[in-house]
Amino acid sequence: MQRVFSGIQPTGIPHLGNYLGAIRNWATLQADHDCLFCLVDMHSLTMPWSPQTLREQTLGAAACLLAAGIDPTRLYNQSAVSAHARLGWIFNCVSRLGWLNRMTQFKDKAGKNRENHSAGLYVYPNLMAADILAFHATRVPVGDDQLQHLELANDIAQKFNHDMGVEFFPKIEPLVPPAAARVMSLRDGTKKMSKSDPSAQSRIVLTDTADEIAGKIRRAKTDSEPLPSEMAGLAERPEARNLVTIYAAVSERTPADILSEFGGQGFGPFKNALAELLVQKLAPIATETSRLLQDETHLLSVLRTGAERARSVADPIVNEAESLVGFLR
Ligand code: AQP
Repeated sequence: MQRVFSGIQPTGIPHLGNYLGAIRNWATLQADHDCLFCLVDMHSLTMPWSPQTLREQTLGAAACLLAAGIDPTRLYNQSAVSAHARLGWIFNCVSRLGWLNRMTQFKDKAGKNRENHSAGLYVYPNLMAADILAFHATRVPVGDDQLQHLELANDIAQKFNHDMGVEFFPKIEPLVPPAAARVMSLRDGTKKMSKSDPSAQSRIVLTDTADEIAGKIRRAKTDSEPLPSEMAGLAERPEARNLVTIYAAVSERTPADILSEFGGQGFGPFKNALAELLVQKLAPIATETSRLLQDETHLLSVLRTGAERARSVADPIVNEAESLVGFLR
């Protein structure tokens, strides 16, 4: 059985992009893969954070994932499993500065003020490689925004194997969903939907109420033209394309099929139908999330059990990696 690893930062309530790009696929994959799903709290320190908020957001993200159908025995938080940090350090010493310099996510997140960002933000992709390879996972479900980091993880694994003279780490294959691999901001169709966008209107989160969802879709940026009947008509219209992609992904239809239904109409009826669809899909997750959040003891115990299982898989692998690099054990 193929081993699958994927993670999400507990930097806020997961949004529709996280759901369509990652979480929904996780829930499907667990039926026939050996899955580990991780709240990557160590990655959350790469941008400014507050300890209290991080604790709350880790519990909030855990509740959302369980509510979205993730098997409780496969969920844990990264910092509870030391294998991530141990292998992450080895990979800091295998990865090359030239490789990290090419990472577009660092450039996007650091922006112009790069000198002021943490060293953690810069070496984040090395830790991400360790997250996956500590489990010898070979399949990683991600949105297409993470493909560059997965290529880097393969480069690191290959260099480690070459330098140590063994075929120790396997090759990783990304599993990118065919639809909605990248959901864009509702305020700017050229920027990805993100938890850290200062505008709450830019994203739909998994705990939004029906009214909040409807309001955000109603206010979503569009243009003044009616929807086209053919896909080619969306080429220069990022906001319209984003809403059509979302509709298609949520309803599990093709964007062409959606345009054959709504082409020629204005955004009013289309937005109403989209809001209704989103409410129907997301409301059960929001209700279950708030139920789970009432029992913190239970959530903590789920994460503890998941961490024990994760340790039992990763510790022998990372012990061996440490022996290979020459650490006395
Ligand atoms: N907009 C998106 N569309 C499709 N997939 C997405 N993912 C994230 N945003 C989109 C996928 O969700 C998984 C978890 O991502 P993450 O939260 O760990 O990190 P991120 O990619 O940095 O997401 P955010 O929302 O932009 O977080 P912040 O703002 O905290 O940095 C990944 O598989 C990702 O591909």
